[in-house]
Amino acid sequence: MLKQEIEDGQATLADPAFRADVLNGLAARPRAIPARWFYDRRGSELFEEITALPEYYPTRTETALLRSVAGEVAARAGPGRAVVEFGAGSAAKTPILLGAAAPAAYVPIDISGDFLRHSARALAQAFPGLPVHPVEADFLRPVPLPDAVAGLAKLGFFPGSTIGNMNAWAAVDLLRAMRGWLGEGAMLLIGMDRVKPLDVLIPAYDDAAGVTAAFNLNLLHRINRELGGTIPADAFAHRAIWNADAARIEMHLEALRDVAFTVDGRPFAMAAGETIHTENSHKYGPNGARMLLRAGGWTPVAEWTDPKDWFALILCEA
Ligand code: AVI
Repeated sequence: MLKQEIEDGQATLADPAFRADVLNGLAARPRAIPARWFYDRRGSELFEEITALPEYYPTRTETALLRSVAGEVAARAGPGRAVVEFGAGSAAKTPILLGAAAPAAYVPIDISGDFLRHSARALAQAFPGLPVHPVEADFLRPVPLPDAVAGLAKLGFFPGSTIGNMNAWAAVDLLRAMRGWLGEGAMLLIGMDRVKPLDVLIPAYDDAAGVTAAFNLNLLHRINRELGGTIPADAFAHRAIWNADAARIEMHLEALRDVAFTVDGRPFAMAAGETIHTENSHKYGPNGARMLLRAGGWTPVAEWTDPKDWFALILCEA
């Protein structure tokens, strides 16, 4: 979620990084735009809808798993830590961890100030007496933690398999950065989605109600709104495919006919069948997950999965 959202119909200045990623991504071969740009206000709403879809198993599977293992996480981490969540906090998952962990403070980190303040207020009400220190920051850049938690050991919380939206090298960089921010004696509880049968994976990213398609296509609407684009969104279709070599779901926007359009005054043409690659969602086997975490400087000390082995929560030590 980004600050440069359209507020009540009034366009704010486009983020220069958005402009650069879109113009470079459309000029590149293969064409690709980073998934982080999905999350304007509409995109964030659509993502919330996705998490409640019958086909989208990750959110409800991870939530149920967390409910069943939160006590054990708390016992291993011990009380009195600062829980540092990467992302503004999920209404469903965060209270489960905070309720079990008896933390001394809670630090949610998110790029969207509005979303962050809203969820921080709700959690402060649900946990009266728990100091909540929201940090408005993009955790893909260095994140200074508040002085108020400087003396506390940290428990990082990175649910949702958001790590899966990064390529391995970016994931390792982020894990290493988290280790540095969280400091000596830190622990990390991370959610990682498992490799599983395609008849489960594909519908999760191409649901019958078309919500994921709308989420993907919203990127084109956002480009048109914020960058003065003329992309005919109705000439594109959502595609979700499994890339077996890379063990990931890929989302693409496929041109259904030859199209020509401009973005920020720059002309582009795409032939029917060409795609813009918009997201990777990596899935991990147990060994791949542990290897990634170790490469990121973390030692897995406990791991839990649901009965179908669809989703893993992994607790690590720095
Ligand atoms: C945020 N992220 C973990 C989601 C995922 O499953 O990769 C984003 C998403 N894309 C389509 N559906 C959900």
